[in-house]
Amino acid sequence: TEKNTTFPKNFLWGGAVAANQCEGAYLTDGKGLSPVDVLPDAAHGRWDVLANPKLAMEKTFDFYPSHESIDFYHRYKEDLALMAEMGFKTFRTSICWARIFPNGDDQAPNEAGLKFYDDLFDECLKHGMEPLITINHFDTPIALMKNYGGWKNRQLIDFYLNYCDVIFKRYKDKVKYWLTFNEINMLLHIPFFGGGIDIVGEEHPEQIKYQAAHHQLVASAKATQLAHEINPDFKIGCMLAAGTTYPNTCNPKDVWAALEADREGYFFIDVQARGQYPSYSKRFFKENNIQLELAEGDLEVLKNHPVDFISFSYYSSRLTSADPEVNQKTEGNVFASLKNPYLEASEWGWQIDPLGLRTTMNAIYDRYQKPLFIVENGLGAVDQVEADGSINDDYRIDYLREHVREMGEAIEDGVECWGYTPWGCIDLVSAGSGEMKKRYGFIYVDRDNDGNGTLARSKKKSFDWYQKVIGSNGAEI
Ligand code: P53
Repeated sequence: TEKNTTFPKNFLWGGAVAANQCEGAYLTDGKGLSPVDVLPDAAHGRWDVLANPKLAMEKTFDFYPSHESIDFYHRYKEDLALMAEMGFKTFRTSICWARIFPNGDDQAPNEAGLKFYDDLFDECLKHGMEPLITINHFDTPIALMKNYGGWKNRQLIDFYLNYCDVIFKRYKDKVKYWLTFNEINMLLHIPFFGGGIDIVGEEHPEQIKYQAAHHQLVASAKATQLAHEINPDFKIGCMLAAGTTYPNTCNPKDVWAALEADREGYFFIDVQARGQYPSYSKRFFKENNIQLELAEGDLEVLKNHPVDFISFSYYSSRLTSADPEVNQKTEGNVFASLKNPYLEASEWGWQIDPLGLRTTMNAIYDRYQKPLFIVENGLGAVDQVEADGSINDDYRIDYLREHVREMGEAIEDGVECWGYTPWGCIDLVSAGSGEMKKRYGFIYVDRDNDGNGTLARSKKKSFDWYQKVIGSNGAEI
């Protein structure tokens, strides 16, 4: 047995979900449409629509996995009770913007939406779980995309801040930890999710994306300012889709390519954590013919309102080469990565690298010296329900055990880390594929890729394992 007692006393063990992937009830109580609500499943062209959002407006599909999802909207009490049984100290979810402002630009917020999150957060607190809330998790209202062009339009900053003002005041005494944008660097890879933008047919898509990024970065800083005014105890975090990039060989060109690949994501966090555009961005913008339109005061706002902590998702490291012949993307990944011969991969081609988590934590902490929060990590896998109803997900336990071990090592290395919330603590709809089959949970949900199933919840073997981990504060893994 491991004697890993390195975790701080108040370490926030928990789990993570997002509104758009678990709530369902997609039009209930006055909700407006979210990006995910117009997306079919993988078998019916989800990736095509993600790449070309116009398809979603032109066409209706037979089945939208998000419309019912796992019906967390109506079942959250049962679900939170199970999470409390595992001993969760924190629960990460997001607020669906379109439940609060169905059109994004409405005069007044939707009271029914606000009431839902009041009840949800009360239920968390009742169980002693600290809510950790993502303000925008791939969830810019569709109406803001249709009527304003999404985040490429500067007006989105004001709509976002208005939304923040409402939720910060309303949940002032219930929520302390907030994340401004989920995986903010995803804007570059899946602009529809990240920014509610459509770049198809645009003459200069990079210009559009980085302008949208600037709007989000300003919105994030202004939200941080507002949050601290409303409640000085609020802790505001940024959120990066992380995973250190390795060079394919010791060829200096590969090493340089890896450094540049990591800068693509660090670019965002450099602004959010250090309060200014990194020095390397000047050359990057110049060489890519990107001209940011700044408004008066933007740089000052960025400077004066950096985040309090840095959160990130970590599923895998990445591998890159300077040689375009070699540098082919592996299947099933949003981020380009070569196959690393030292690593095994999940059924979806995501490579498994626990030590890479330690490397990533150290790299981010060295760079920013701000507290970290690991807000996503986990293994998407097919689970088999046995005749007696049990689910023996040893592969998931193995994955998580090794990552918890390396997180402990990083903490011993001196990294300050506030907590750990593995992704999809209850099975939910996959963001990338729209599948239910790609499961991450400690809690199983009876529902398949086509939406069949009773939605009944049951505990997997990993449920008991994680309960022990939390109960021993990471000593028994
Ligand atoms: P799914 C790609 C690469 C890294 C993180 O992803 C990603 C994605 C999007 O597919 O997203 C995060 O469900 C995201 C979650 C998402 C989770 O990773 O495709 O924050 O919304 O569900 C896992 O397996």
